Amino acid sequence: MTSQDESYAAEPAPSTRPHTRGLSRQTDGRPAAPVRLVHLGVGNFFRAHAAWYTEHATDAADWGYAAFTGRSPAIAETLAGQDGLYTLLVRGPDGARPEVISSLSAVHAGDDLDALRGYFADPVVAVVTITVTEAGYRRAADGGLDVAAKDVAADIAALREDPAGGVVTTTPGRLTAGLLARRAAMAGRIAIVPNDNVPENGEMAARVVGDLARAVDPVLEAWLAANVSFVTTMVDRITPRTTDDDRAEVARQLGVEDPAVVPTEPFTEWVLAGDFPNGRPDWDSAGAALVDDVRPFEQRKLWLLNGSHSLMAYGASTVGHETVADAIADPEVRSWVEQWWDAAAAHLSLPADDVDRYRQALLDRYSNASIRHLLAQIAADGSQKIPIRAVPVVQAELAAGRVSRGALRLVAAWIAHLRGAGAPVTDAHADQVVPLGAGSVEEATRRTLEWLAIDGGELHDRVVTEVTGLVAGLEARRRR
Ligand code: CS2
Repeated sequence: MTSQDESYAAEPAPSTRPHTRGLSRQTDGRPAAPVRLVHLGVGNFFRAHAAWYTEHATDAADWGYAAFTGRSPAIAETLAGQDGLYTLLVRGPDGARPEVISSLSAVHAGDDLDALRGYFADPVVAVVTITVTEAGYRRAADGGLDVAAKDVAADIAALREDPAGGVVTTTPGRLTAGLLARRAAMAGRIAIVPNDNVPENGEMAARVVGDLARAVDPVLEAWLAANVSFVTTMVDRITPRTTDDDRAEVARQLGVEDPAVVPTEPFTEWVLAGDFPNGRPDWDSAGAALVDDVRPFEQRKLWLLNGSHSLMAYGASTVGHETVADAIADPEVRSWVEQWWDAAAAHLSLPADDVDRYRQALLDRYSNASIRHLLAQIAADGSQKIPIRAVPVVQAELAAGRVSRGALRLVAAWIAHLRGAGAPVTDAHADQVVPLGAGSVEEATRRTLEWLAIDGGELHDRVVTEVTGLVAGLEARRRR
């Protein structure tokens, strides 16, 4: 999503308040709809986004989700204890509005592979959505499956040995296990819908699943081509971690003790392209847009929103800010964001007034102080984010002959972060990227530019000088 869905998974223990009760389908929400959707990664983002669209579709009564957790199974127990219900707390500038969401008909721990295989083998199940963060797809540097990773190799071995029962742990492994069960049951066609912030995420998911399937069973690939549609999406809804204030607000307004409250903003967007060969909920009736080509929307969102998010996560945390709302209220950070947007906007294919409106809307969304969106949360997994959020804009500027300070500041802020400034480094590939920041600022700059494959040809020396100066400037002003 978010990204970040996995990192939202842990739910602190609820505090017990007097005169509150728990959620249950007897008193709240709708009856559980039949399961025809499966989801992998049941963190906050999914519960604010795809589950919300399903809730608001006109045919919600026909489409229930079976959702599987990621690394932490705790949320499955919490949600199962309240019949899959939870409260979405929409926090806008004019107050907080709670809404009970009923679209999760079943919730399972991620390691419940029998349940997963059972749903995949059921012909009425038509769609699998996914939010496992950028790192969850287990891509190698070339974009294919990272077959050298131990857990990926273990999944391949387990499914080779026992296609119907092998124990798998990675997302490509779980998808392949499910698809093998579907093929064995002759349950027909299905759509897979990744909802993470990766360009052309449908193609990306098709590639890692195809790589794993080929390694397990060469014949499976042809079945995949005929039966599985990978849908590409752009997803957007700012969804921070849950705080005690969110739970207290729901208890106050609804008299309900819900440990699984999800706070989110009023804005939401979902753009999808691809086929749904076995049907889907009428998500369009809830505002989703089905288009032929997601790319222009995805670039606009990834560069303008996610790029400026990462810039603030590294740069603004270095100068002492903790949340997005604090950061954007600082005129200096705001000017960094505007310079980044100027650089990125020059390479977007959408009309200029559309881009201007989008920028204004982002400023409003970032300024929503009723949402406590931590910069440290956004800072996670830069190894997965910088190559897709920063590098394309930097390269496009270089191709236009410009050594753009506004674009390069994002790379510089990440280098300062890897060297210990600002939010702490939490990264699935920390072992690879932390060493990039070692040594002098100039050494770290050269190493990181090389890792990101930013060269610049004859502009190379100017790029190094610019980034070195920006890193040194940030380090000099470091407050955290
Ligand atoms: C954020 C995103 O954590 C991050 O990297 O940039 O999760 C962002 O909040 C969402 O993409 C908004 O839709």
